[in-house]
Amino acid sequence: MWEYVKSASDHRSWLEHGQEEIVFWGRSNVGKSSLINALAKQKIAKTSSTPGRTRLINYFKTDTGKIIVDLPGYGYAAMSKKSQDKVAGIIDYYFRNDTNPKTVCILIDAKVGFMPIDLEMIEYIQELGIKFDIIITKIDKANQSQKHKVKQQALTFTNDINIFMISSEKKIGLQDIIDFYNL
Ligand SMILES: Nc1nc2c(ncn2[C@@H]2O[C@H](COP(=O)(O)OP(=O)(O)OP(=O)(O)O)[C@@H](O)[C@H]2O)c(=O)[nH]1
Ligand SMILES: [Mg+2]
Repeated sequence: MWEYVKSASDHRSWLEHGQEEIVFWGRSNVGKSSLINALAKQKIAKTSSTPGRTRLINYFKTDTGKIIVDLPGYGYAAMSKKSQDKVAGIIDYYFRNDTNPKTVCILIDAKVGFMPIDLEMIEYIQELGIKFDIIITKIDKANQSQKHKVKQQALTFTNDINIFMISSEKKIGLQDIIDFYNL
């Protein structure tokens, strides 16, 4: 059974475990928490149709003991500047200082595609030297050409990238993620 472990706002409450973390990150509302629930086959992460639901670093443990991290989304314009800066600060500090090895999965909405802020965050992750993969979400809402376009763009960042196409709602592509990361 997957389980919720804890939420952290600063380094004092980070989880220290020393093994690889799989971190889900992306624009607010892209479907990070929904993906965790779909993979877990139970509702352990808070989701909402209102963006900005996740405000803390949330840790989950999978069946195989792997650690999944659900981060607050970026690019939520309606959140106050002060809250946005606070959330960005929490994430930046975590990426720069947390010592657990990590792979960041950047989630991209299949229908919306890569927005300028996504490219900015990918550049930031690359600058920090953190390995990243791309998970294309909500493919149940996108047409063939949208799916093709977003996949092609994902292939342009680096050769060393894994791309997943998923729908948490229609339960598509979930097993690929479980198998690949051994969750
Ligand atoms: N159609 C469709 N809707 C989805 C899918 N996954 C998530 N959603 C919807 O997208 C909305 C946002 O989902 P969340 O999982 O809360 O998004 P999040 O990325 O965690 O958002 P923040 O916590 O605000 O950063 C919810 O209304 C979900 O029902 C999907 O695969 N298909
Ligand atoms: Mg969330």
